[in-house]
Amino acid sequence: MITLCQFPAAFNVPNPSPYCLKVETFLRMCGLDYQVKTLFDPRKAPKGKLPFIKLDDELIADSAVILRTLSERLELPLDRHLDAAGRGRMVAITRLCDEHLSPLMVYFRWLDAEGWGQLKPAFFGQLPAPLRLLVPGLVQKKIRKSLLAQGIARHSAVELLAFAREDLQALSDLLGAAPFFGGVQPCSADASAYGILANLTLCSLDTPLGRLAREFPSLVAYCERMRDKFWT
Ligand SMILES: N[C@@H](CCC(=O)N[C@@H](CS)C(=O)NCC(=O)O)C(=O)O
Repeated sequence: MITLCQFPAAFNVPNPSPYCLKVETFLRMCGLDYQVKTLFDPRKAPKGKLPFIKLDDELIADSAVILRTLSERLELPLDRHLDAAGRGRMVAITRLCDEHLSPLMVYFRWLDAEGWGQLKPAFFGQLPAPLRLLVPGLVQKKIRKSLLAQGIARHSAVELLAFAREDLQALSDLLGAAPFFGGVQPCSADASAYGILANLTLCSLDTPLGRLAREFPSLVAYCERMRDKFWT
C-alpha cells in the first residue's frame, strides 16, 4: 500500500501544493491504490518538504523521485508510448512546470500583496492569537529568503508575469490540439502540468498569475479534461 503524505485540500483544488497534486494525480493516472495522510507541517518530512510517500515501510520524498521510483519499481506503463523525442519533451515540460512555473505561483501567493491578502487569513486565520500574529510573517520571511536565493524574488512582478506568459504560451503551443501533453494518451508530464495548471486556472485564489493563466483557453480546457478524467 502507498501512503501519500501531503497538505489538505484548499482553494477549490484537491491540493494547493502543485507537487502534492502532481503525485496524487499520477497515482490516479496509473490506477494505483493509495491512502492519504494529511500533514500541515512539512518540517518533519524526510526532506523538509511535502509531498512524500510511504511505500512498504520506506519513505520516499520529492515528487520527481516519487514518480521515478514508482515507475521503475512497479514497471508502470504510463510513458511506454513515448519515443526518445517524446521522453525529452516530457522532461522539458516537467522541469518547466516544477522548477519555474510553480515557484512563480509561490511568489504570487506568498509575496505579492494581492495573493498574500487572501492566503494569510485562509492558512493562518484559525491560529490562536499570539501565533496568528507571529507565524505568518515567519513563514513568509522563509519563503522570501528561498525565492531570493533561487532568484525569482529579485525581479519585479511585471518581469515575473512576462516570464510566466512565456511559460504558459510554451505549454499551450506544446499541447497544441492534443488532449494531453503525452499526446492522445497522457504521460508523466501531465501529472506535473495538471499539478500547477489546476492551481492556476481552477484555484479560487484570485492572483495576477491565475488571471494570466486563464487567458489561455486551451490550458483551461486541458485542466477541465484532466479533472473530468482523473478527479471525478
Ligand atoms: N522538489 C519538491 C518540492 C516540494 C515543495 O516545494 N513543497 C512545498 C509545498 S508546495 C513545501 O513543502 N514547502 C515547505 C518548505 O519549504 O518549508 C518536490 O517536487 O516534491
